[in-house]
Amino acid sequence: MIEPKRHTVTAALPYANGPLHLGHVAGAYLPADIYVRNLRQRGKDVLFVCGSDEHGAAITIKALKEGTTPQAVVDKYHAMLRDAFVGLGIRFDIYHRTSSDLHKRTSQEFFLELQRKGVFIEKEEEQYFDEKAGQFLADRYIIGTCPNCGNDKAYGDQCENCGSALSPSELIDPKSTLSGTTPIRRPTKHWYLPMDRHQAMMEEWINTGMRHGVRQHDPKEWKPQVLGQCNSWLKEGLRPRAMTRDLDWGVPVPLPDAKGKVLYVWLDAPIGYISATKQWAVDNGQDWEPWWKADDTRLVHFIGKDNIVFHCIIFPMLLELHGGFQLPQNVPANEFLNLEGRKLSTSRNWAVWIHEYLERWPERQDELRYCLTTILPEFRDSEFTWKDFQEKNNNELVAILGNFVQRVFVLCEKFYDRQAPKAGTGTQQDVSLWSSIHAELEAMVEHVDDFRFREALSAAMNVARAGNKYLTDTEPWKLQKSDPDRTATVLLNGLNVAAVLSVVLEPFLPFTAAKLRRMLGIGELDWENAFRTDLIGPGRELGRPEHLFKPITDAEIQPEIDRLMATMQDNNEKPSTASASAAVTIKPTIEFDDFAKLDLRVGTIVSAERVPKADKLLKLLVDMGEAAPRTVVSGIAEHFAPEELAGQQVVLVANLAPRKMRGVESQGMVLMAEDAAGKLRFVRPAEAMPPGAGVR
Ligand code: B3M
Ligand code: ZN
Repeated sequence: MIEPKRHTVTAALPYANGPLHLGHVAGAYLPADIYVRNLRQRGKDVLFVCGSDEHGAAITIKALKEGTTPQAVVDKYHAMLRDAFVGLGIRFDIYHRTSSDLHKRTSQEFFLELQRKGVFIEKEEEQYFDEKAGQFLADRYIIGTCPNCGNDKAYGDQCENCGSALSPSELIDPKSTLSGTTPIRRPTKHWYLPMDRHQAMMEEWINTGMRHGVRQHDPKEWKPQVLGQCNSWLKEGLRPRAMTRDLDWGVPVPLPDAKGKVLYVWLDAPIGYISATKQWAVDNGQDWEPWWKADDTRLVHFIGKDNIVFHCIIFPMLLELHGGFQLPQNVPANEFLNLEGRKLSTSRNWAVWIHEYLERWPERQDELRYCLTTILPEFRDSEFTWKDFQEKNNNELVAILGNFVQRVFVLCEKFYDRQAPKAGTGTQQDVSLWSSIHAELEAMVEHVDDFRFREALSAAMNVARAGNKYLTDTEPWKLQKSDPDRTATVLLNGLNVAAVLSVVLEPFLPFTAAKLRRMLGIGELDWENAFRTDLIGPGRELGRPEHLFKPITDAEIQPEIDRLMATMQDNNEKPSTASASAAVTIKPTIEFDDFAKLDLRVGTIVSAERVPKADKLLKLLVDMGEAAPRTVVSGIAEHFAPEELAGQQVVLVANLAPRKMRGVESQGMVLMAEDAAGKLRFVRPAEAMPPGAGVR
């Protein structure tokens, strides 16, 4: 693979049809921002682009709902989104919009080039039409039941529950979202991308990383769930997909015989990354092309899992067929973030909106960034709760990071009148302090490169932990009387650890890092400096000891919980967990011998599929370290999509008498945890174990 000279990093263009919420931030923007900030520290040439996705039915439907025009909708939400990003410290080089002229031109030229190359098939076909509304129904204008997972609110282009790409004709029991009526079929002409013809090329590129005979990426570096999703589409077989729509909002198809037609939003939106780059280049007197075309450019798309097919299959295919462009080298898609036990939902107002958060918690941007980073849904869905937010703030930010910095600064004020002291000779203790810190720095960079930001943050926090341990071991507050020389050495080291923290925390907690730099009287430093042990020299004037973080009280957090409770009442939903789980009844006591009869084993799910004609059942193949995987039928189909299960570890009752369900023999039972609301979660070892490992 070619050593990259520049990094083009994109974060999914949010639809300008609503404000930004926690799920968006944890899905794409925060990990992307951490990644970019750390790359920049390491001296890499990075361009970080984003912008509002202002076309598509998502916008026009919102305009209908708000009784206004699509333009008014995108103007309003574009500004809100842009400000929310700025407020949270998500720092793009450009935040563009797809309703701009430059974007219109760019995407039309792109389309025309594909047309010139004969990429499209022009086809007249019957499509759903809403007679009442007088409009063709594509994408979000039509909903129905997903043929893959049974979700009854799947859109005409995609099921947001299982992530599969759909076309309206695949929906079971389709309904117009405009009038609620069942649509009729009418012929209309469109430009189709015959994806089936390019299946082999995509398969090779994704799974071997080879493109035009050169290794472009290493598939082992892609997240398993991203590869898994790609391969499940490839396995189903790619199908032709219309790249145009009958709509009056969007980029007009630039052909004479295409009146009233616009580009499919998923054709124009990713091109939005390119037009954003062009606008940045214009604004900064730069050349846009190397950022997309040079073979020493590394292109990385940060997205949520519902966008995988578009970024891993459709857009790369279009780039390839257009020619001249690089393909993404990685698409580190995240899973979903849940909120207090439920799926985030805009329509049910089950969300924490960033603009509201910033109003209610001014000056607490980093506290949210921190908590979200510790729970990023990197490999599986995760959950935000306000209690967890409070605990992470109090037990980690205040107690570990804030406490360390505070102790060092308070002692330097007390002993040296806010001047860095002069150090004596170091000891073995100092050597091991620094070597453990350097090991964390190396680990952090590795985790960032692997898109494991939770672990990267934990490595960064270990620097503060090492600093705390050093203070606890050396006790400079007691030492001053008996050994002022050693005390000075310890506190100068303490100041230098704080300086290193101002570097390592910058990607995660940029506001705090800036505050720390002010206290230390230093400027922004690059990554190499984090390895220095003498950033703060004797005699340097220090700022006043300031608290980096304040504890969050129950009284502060309660209104947030109340707000969600009220939302739940508005939605006529019952509160779950906390109150209900207090009232569990325990089954009658059993003897140890009864328990010992159970043979519980760790297993790894190899594959999962639906059991035909059974809504609740999934058939799992589970590797138990035996000669062949076991077949297990489990009643979890309403809780998990089959494609998210491969690779997950479970605990199995391995000696349960086999039982036939719907004609399939089940050779074991998977243990599940269930809350009062009936939500199911797998019970599994906290760390991966070899299949067949016993559970006691
Ligand atoms: N606007 C979908 C979304 O917001 C879409 C992403 C476009 S990325 C080119 O999830
Ligand atoms: Zn589905």
